[in-house]
Amino acid sequence: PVAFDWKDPLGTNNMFTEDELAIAETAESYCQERMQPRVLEAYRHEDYDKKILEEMGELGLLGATIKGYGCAGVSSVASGLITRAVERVDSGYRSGMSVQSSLAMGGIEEFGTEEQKEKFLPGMAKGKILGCFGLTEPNHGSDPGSMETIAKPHPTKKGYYSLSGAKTWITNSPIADVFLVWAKLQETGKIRGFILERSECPPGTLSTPKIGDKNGLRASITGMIQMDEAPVAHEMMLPDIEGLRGPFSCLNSARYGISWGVIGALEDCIDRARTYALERKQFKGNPIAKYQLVQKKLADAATDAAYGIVAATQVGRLKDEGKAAPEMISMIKRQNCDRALVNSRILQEIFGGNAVSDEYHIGRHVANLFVTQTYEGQSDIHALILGRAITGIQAFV
Ligand code: TGC
Ligand code: FAD
Repeated sequence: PVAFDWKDPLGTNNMFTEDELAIAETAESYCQERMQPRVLEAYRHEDYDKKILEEMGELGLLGATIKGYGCAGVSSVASGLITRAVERVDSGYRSGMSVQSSLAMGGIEEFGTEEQKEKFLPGMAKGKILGCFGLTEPNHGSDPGSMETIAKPHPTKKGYYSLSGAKTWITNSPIADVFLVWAKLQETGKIRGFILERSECPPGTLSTPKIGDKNGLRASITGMIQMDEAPVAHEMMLPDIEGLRGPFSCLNSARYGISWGVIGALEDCIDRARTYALERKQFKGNPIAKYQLVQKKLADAATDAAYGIVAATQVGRLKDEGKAAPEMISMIKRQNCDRALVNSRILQEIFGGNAVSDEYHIGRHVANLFVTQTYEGQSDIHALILGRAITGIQAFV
């Protein structure tokens, strides 16, 4: 009989091309050798090392699906494998990468002018120019269509708009050089995308305070974008895209990436819980892995992780053929985040009291996975997106 591999229960490696497997191996080696040793200290001290983005840039991991502009141009499945490798270490490191790659670079690539692409993408691909994505506001998270940030003609600078308003919970904002900010254009009341540059903002027009003391995603840096007549040249508005289709199109790629990433985090939990269960002995010297209740926890988690990879691979293949509906992405984002969170919480029990020590890593994953279930559309919001597609009736309002 064929041997069962608990690390790849459904033999999914068979679904990937040789190139994709080679890319995954490069990413896994970098993540385990260079990122894993830093994560504990980074998480303890909420200290995001932005050199990580430069290192990823050197390996071609940023904006990896983009063709040209110094990007690798790999398949969506290969980019998913990269994301899974990064999040196996920490969801915060994946967050920094997702925002740079899918949200900031992805938005400029999909909707930018040729000049905007030439100006920003090569530096962003190398991790030399750092980007962020400002959609959420203090009063509008799940409902970004009600945003208050406004773009008006600049009162003194001809050929410029001024952006005023506040974005919050923005990954990378305190260290970002460029901000893809979504705001309502006063003339039309329609949402437009603006590429705001820190270097173009006079003192007092832009501030990006860090949000500290988080109880999850501590290895990633999060902050606000506070704009008070921040200047943006007319040519830095994304052309030809208005309304929520702009930000949501960027989110399709980021949500797709998360559906891979969270399975990497869950796989790390499975690996650590299995090792612990085999080593820890209770009652007459038996490893706790001998007990049926412990085995069921591992079996459930391994099943959900393997199903998650199959589903993400299928959607990735369809995405590259232009056949992935946004609702498919809602389905895998919601399901994989929910299952990763539920299973990681259950696997945490295997560690007993030691789960409380950060050196066992499991508590960090659990806290992070709560955030992944919340951002880029909280799971219940994705349930409503699916419910709308199934019934034809929207239930948001
Ligand atoms: P709705 O009427 O549904 O749609 C408005 C317009 O947008 C279009 N659209 C999409 N286009 C492309 N892809 C999608 N997935 C799309 N979803 C909608 C739609 O066709 C329509 O276009 P048009 O041309 O007809 O105007 O809008 P709504 O206001 O009713 O939206 C409801 C809802 C709940 C679906 C939506 O607001 C939503 O998804 N809310 C969740 C918000 C969210 O995901 N925020 C994420 C912020 S970014 C982030 O969290 C980054 S964290 C990253 C990290 O650190 O890793
Ligand atoms: P709310 O919208 O207030 O929702 C609270 C709860 O109410 C949720 O459970 C939600 O599902 C539920 N709810 C809301 N409306 C409905 C409804 N109609 N029916 C049923 N239930 C409903 N945003 C960015 O723009 N860029 C970023 O880079 C970014 N990074 C982030 C990083 C971190 C660490 C975090 C925590 C968030 C980040 N976000 C970012 C923001 C994130 O996208 C929002 O937190 C998320 O969209 C939810 O919005 P909210 O927090 O305002 O919650």
